[in-house]
Amino acid sequence: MPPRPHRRLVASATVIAALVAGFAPAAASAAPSHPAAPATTTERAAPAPDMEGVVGALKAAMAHGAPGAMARFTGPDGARSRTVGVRDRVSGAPMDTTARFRIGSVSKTFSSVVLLQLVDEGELELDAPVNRYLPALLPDERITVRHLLTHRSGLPDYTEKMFERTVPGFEAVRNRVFGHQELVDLSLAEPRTVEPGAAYAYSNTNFVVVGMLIEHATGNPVAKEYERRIIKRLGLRNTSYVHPDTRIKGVHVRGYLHPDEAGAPVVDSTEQTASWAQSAGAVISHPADLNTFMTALMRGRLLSPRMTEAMTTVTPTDTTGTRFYGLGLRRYDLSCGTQVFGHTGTVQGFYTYAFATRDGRRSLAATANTSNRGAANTALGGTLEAAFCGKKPPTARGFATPPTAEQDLPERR
Ligand code: REY
Repeated sequence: MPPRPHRRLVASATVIAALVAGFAPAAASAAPSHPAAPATTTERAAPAPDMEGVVGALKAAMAHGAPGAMARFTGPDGARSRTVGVRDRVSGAPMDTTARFRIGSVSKTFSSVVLLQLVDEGELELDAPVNRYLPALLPDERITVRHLLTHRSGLPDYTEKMFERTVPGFEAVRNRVFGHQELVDLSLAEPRTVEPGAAYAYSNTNFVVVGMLIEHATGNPVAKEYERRIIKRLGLRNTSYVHPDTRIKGVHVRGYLHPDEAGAPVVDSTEQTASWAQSAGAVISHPADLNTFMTALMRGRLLSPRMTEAMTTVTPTDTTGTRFYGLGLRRYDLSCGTQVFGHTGTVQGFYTYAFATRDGRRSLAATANTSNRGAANTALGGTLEAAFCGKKPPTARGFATPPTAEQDLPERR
């Protein structure tokens, strides 16, 4: 079966590449893998976050249909939070940085950390075939653990068909409880996208299989492993994996899903099992916990230097020269030359960005309570440029739009 062209790669990539071409990325914040290492030149000269710019990006997300949005930045001068709009359209409760929400695929970084700890412990090998651990699970003996973590397995993303029609697709699964095998079977019913290792093709299936590997290697449900290896270790009191419980406990943001039909009212999508996503996207968290998680990860508190290095070793995901993927971790190269590592997330009703600089000195968590509205996601991505690059000099105004988030639009992440 010939590989499908990957529909999430966008035509506008060339335009974006042209836009960024004017920027010579500064000596990268390529980075030390432990906290004791000295800051790079880029980091010593780190610009103050442009919090007005952050608010501008949050407001732009609202202008594109999000009822509310928020961001929390941490840096050498402490934490700064900004909120706009509401976290609940019915009660009118304002957006609140202590509120919890669904982080979608930022969960993939959690899963990756657990898996890489198991590699550190000698339970799994990155370059071993998945079928060594899960015999006959995959139809191709060449697919390795690393292929899953880098989205290079060629296993199709079952969510494409599942959510072809957004609201009916969501309603059909919002109360369902899937087994891992069921999700893998949905994927294997579709043609494979690429030869193992040949190219990047983002797929939730990869991280469902990562969850299966974690459960196989530990004998425990992924929930327990997230809990003991990350959540407890870092004291993340507002982070949980409650699958298949449909509720978000405590103070939380309500999520609003845009139907495909223009002008149709949004659907409150807060409660769902998120069983379709599981270890690919079902974690619940909040801004400060996401800041702590990404910072700790970059500072080497969760993984050995060897595994941190493996996780942050990236290949491009598109032709812009600004977007990369490591192991369950994205790298975005911003217009000022700063590199940030983290993940994006989309789950019905919620868009999330959680990123940190490679030395863990600065981090940003941003969320908007809507989805299926690419323009809102793109706008939310503007918080990264504002937070990490600071105020743009007047001459750079023409480039104030992040050369980034365009690709988040079709990519949905
Ligand atoms: C699934 C569709 C998004 C969301 C997805 N999320 O794969 C994973 C991720 C966990 O990478 C839905 N879009 C939306 C549609 C489009 O239904 N027809 O925007 O909420 O974060």
